[in-house]
Amino acid sequence: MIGMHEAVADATQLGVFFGTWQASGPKRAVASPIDGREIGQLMTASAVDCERVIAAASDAFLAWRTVPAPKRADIVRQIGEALRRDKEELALLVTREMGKHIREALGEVQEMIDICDFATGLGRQIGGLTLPSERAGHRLMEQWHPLGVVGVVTAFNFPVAVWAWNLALALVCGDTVIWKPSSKTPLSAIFCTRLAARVLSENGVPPAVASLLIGPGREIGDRLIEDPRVALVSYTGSVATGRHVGVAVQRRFGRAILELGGNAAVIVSEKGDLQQALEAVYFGVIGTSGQRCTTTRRVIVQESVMPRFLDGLLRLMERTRIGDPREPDVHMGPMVDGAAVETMMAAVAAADKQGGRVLHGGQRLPLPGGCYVTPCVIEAGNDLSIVQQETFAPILYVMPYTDIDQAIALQNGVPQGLSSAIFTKDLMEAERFTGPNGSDCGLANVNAGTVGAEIGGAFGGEKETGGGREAGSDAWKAYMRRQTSVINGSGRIELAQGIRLSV
Ligand code: UN1
Repeated sequence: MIGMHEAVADATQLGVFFGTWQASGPKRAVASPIDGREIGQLMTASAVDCERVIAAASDAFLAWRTVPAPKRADIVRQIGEALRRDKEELALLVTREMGKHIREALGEVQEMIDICDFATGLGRQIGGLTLPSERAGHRLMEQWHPLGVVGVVTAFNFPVAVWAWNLALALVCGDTVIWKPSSKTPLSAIFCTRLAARVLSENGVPPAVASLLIGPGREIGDRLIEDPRVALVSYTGSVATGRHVGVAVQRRFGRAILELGGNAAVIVSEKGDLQQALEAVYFGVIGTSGQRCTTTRRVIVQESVMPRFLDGLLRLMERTRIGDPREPDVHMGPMVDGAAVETMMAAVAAADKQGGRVLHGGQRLPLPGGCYVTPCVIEAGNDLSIVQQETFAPILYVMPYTDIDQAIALQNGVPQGLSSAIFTKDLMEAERFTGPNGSDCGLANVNAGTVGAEIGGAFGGEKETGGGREAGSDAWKAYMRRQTSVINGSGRIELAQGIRLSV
């Protein structure tokens, strides 16, 4: 039997959907980083397609916004059910298309299911407050209304989950979505869009509620972010592109959720459990081949435990099995493409030149496809320019500290502010780390690593990470229009602030 995964991956696919599938831009091949083999052909979007998609999503919004939120939430529940059914197939496609280990791809699809469950409950909770009015017989209240079209621009590393975080919330909030996935992962996006379209049409909802637009960022993406019909742009990706997106959206006073680069550090205190710290740091480096925005890029180790920590870490690194990410015994699959490998090699060379000392790895492996590397551990000072920037690769910079204040200063001493962690059993240290003068990141964990955030919390970070929040908690508020109303049931006009006007 040919599964949906095969059907997606083997025929020429159309990269544009707004109720119908069509695409009039250039055609291109899609290759797998596992072995370099072609896994599909894709027709990309043209400027004309882009206009059609934005018009259809704007049109669909007019109807969708009037559907009661609990009914919209029920449709999101059904998308979650469909994902449960197709979990293995979608995970395999993600693995084939961008190379993360199948274990992690299954986790990514689970994240999609989780956010659908979360958003289903939100359908009956996205209410506002009723507040005391200063005027007798008046009611002061706020409502949350649907916002409009949401442009969701996602990266290759979480090719499906980040769309789901945005889609699930946007749909419950009454918005429509135009998804521009990474050009590196079009097939996974097509699979997901088909799945959502099936559920939407089964429920008689215009499928343009979940539209798709695959094409180059500088052409198709720019049209999307600059269009005033797109009320909110949710962008996940690099700091450089995020700066471009943020400015373009702000220029037209649109809204943006930016989830940009990270430079996560783990602080390992002598008062922590060393074995647990080792496991968390190890997975934080090699998971998704170092291509998560939460990837552990720095480890700040208390001097007294540095020799033991390094010994344990290098032992784990040496045992890393690198290869086909569909094999259960493999720890780390390929990087996404040859360019990612080049970037990693350039960073290792730069660290070496700037005074870092390579302790392990950082080499290419001669495997088919040319995207395999060994994870790299480098002893380096926090102030090296290469350490200050995010290299999307399995490179860990190791640095020592003496006291907790110094450790926190090092952790915060980078331009990014997404994820951070401390390993300690000392309550004072943990409180210091999570307090107002502690970690300056959006995520600050105690005795848990920097990767693998749960969807129940708000996800995102500060400084160059962009300040946006997605997924859980009250992140839904960014997807809605807040309206404050005064309802006067007093039978006479009374001005606020005690102003009296005799007419
Ligand atoms: C990302 O890398 O863009 O916390 C998202 C994590 C995942 C999401 C990462 N739940 O590592």
